[in-house]
Amino acid sequence: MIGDFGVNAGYVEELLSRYRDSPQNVEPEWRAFFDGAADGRAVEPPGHPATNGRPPLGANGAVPIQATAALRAPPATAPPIDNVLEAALTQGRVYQLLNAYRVRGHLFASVDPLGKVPTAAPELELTNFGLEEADLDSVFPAVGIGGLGDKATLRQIIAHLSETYCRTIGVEFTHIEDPEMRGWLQTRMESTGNRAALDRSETVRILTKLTDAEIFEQFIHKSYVGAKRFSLEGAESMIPMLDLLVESAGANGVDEIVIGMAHRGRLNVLVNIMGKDPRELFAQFDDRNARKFLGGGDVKYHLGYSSNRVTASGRSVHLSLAFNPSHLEFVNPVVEGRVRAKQDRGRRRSVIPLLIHGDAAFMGQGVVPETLNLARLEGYSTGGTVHLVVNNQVGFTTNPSDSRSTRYSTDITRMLKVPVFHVNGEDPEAVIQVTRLAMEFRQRFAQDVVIDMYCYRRYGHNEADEPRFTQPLMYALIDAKPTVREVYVQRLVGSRQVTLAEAAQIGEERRASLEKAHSEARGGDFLHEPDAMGGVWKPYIGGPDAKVPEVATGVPRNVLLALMDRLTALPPGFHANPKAQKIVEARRERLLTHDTLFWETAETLAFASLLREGTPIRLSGQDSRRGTFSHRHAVLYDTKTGAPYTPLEHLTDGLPQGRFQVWDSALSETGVLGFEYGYSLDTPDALVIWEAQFGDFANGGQVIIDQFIASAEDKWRRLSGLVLLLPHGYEGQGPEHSSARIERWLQMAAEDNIQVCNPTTPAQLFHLLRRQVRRPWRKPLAVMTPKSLLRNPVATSKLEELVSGEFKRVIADDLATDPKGIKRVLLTSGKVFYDLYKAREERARTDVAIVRLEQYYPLSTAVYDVLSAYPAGTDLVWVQEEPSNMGAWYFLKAHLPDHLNGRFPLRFVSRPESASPATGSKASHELEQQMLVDQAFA
Ligand SMILES: Cc1ncc(C[n+]2csc(CCOP(=O)(O)OP(=O)(O)O)c2C)c(N)n1
Repeated sequence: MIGDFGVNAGYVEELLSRYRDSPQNVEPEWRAFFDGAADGRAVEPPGHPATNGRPPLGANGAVPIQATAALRAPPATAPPIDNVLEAALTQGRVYQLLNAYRVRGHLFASVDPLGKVPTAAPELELTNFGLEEADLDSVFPAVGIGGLGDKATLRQIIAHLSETYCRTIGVEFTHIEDPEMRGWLQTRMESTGNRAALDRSETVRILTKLTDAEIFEQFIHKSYVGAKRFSLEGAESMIPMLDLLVESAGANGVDEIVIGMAHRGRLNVLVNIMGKDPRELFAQFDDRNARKFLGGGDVKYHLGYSSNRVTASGRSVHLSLAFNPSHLEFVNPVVEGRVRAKQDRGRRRSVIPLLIHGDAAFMGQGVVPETLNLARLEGYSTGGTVHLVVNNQVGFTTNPSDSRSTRYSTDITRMLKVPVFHVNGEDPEAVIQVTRLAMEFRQRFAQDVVIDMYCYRRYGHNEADEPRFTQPLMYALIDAKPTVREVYVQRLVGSRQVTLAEAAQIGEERRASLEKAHSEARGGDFLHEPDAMGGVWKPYIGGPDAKVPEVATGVPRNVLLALMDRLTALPPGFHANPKAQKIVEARRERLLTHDTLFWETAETLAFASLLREGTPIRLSGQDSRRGTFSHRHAVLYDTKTGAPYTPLEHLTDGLPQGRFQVWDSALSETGVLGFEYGYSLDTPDALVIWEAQFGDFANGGQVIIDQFIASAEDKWRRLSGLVLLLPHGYEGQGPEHSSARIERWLQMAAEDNIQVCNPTTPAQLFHLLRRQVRRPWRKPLAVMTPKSLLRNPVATSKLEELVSGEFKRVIADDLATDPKGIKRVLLTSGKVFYDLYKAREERARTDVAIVRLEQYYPLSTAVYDVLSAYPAGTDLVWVQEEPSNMGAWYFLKAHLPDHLNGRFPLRFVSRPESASPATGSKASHELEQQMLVDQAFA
């Protein structure tokens, strides 16, 4: 009981002193408690937490020591109160000390191989807890301290706690709220002193892997002097660690690990963990085929790889190392999305994301917390990520004190309240112990877990970099250090597990095999283009647009009508919000009685028809279920129970249909867009859509757009069919609610890498979405989507337009005039088309044709097919709402002439050049729009 005073023992002492002055000085509950103690009876202390049958929890949730013997078993003749209470208080102090080890022990653990982090533990000194040397040999109950039995001397207790919490592993776990998780970790660690039990074969394996790691780096260092490799030296324990992680994954029922990591040690991982042929790597270093990757490809330490490894448990584990850009940490959400896609096909726990971070980047980059925040969201969870921070205590040339405001680079993960193991990378056995704990924890509790491996960086940021300019003292320490392998060899020799000769032999074998691979690499062609087109990707293609025919994307009338019925049917007893129900019913009503389709109906029918054909759909974005503009209502909520109902999940009366997922996302662009991009990498058969709240905000995810979406095929031969819905249009809503930055998309457009479209009718959106799946061509698709047009009766379609036809890249004018009578062609795109159309009617200008460019990129012969109807020399005017330095003008000026065969002079009308996309004044907007239209007809 007294143990429960925990950190409040000082308060109890204060009360006791008041009680001694006069029992009336304290509250009745405390009086009863002290009276009871004086009589030798056990009385619950006031405010004792309800324990619900579990062992009572102390402060910070640690499992406390049980009641003292003195209080539990009243002696025949009660001793004087002072003795009893003194014993109880001493016990309380011991508990405080114990608790301090659990909570703060990590601060004093010797986790730093450079010895810069303090290891003395003044805070844990006896006197700070009111204890004395004389107490060291007193016996105290030790129930609750794993590994010590029922009783132990204070000396033994301290030795055990120090071994567990302050050796080369410092663990943060008492902040975890869930008592089961905390208790599990505590028992695991205290029962073993937080040491891995390893037999000789295991220690030899660790040594072998350390040797692999070291010899690999030294071999490249010698063979390719000055070449960048981002050496792992100083952090070699990562290799035995990952080796064990894969083994332990196999033993824990895991089928696949998807790894995201940056440059540091990546080549080492590729060869020593993923099993990449070193001959291929050497061929990449030799780089003797300049023609092979002209203008494309990527540096070797960004390339991905995948392989299968049969583990000792007999289970084969598939390993995928994700391709990644230089942009540190941005691969994180991409890996999470990939894992989720794989999990959606199988079991949640059978695929593990493993993210390997640098200490500076982990704390510095905002994408890290964005990704961590996805961890427990239903639509984004991956059942726990294993994080490894390769903490070499420097970022390029920057010291930790300049790169973070926190003690640990992992402190950002405290938001999730998950275990963080700080471990000394020079103690490979400690690294193995935390890896085992981390893997078991992830599999058991489906939560993230963090390993922060303190190590050092033997060279500069890369091997040509001089670190002694900026970290002279640190490198004086590093220069004097034996390698991690050498330290471990000494330890194993000392404990007679290997001889020096055996250790040297392991090194010789490794060196010889690298020599052999090196000479073979020079004699053959081992350079391969990255191959990403196996497995689920087999039926799909990338490359040039022109090679892949368009497909018919119409859907039979009766099918569409039947789907419409299903979409409006609600389950019996469902209390829909009357307004939402009206919106949904109005779709059907408009279609049946007026043959009119608004945008959201076309989108819903595109989804429904694809689902019916078996295509899975995943749509995620901010407020996507209802839709930013309250137009979609993909999920309806029962007004009495709050229960959701998603009509698109119930299209086929129990017959198979594609899975429909729609998620309201976290308020993030980078994290969520990266996640959906990752999801699309593993689901080429699905329609995967990320929706921006407004297109203006998509640039929050610009790194994902630039580094992955636009360039992955060029760099890594990785395709994606991700769709981005980007509300766009000049409607007087100010500079941040107008533009999805078409210009940026078009500047990135080359080699048919992406599709950029701005459909002007609901039917066009319908066909565009269906084409994205029905064509075997997989390319990211950026769609400028409507805002006010959602409710504009002019911008509607007829059912027949969904039944037949296909997406039109260019829409010809429907004017009855003979094309020969046309004096000017306005070429335009998006919402402004409707303004121009109206103006033409008002002005009765039958000499002006209006042609819509529905697909900006890839531009195709479709433009000329339409324009060629007009006489050569006709005035061709590109009209855009955006300022001239934005929108499509610069792109079209550069590329459209190639499609005009010299027939038409091209000029443009736009808003004037501007630093910001739009005005903040509604009135100015309207004036600008009027001037734009006037100019187009002038
Ligand atoms: C987003 C981003 N910003 C800056 C850089 C440039 N850069 C490359 S490595 C590096 C230091 C990384 O330090 P750390 O995360 O500790 O990893 P280490 O190189 O020490 O393993 C920097 C700043 C980058 N690659 N990505």
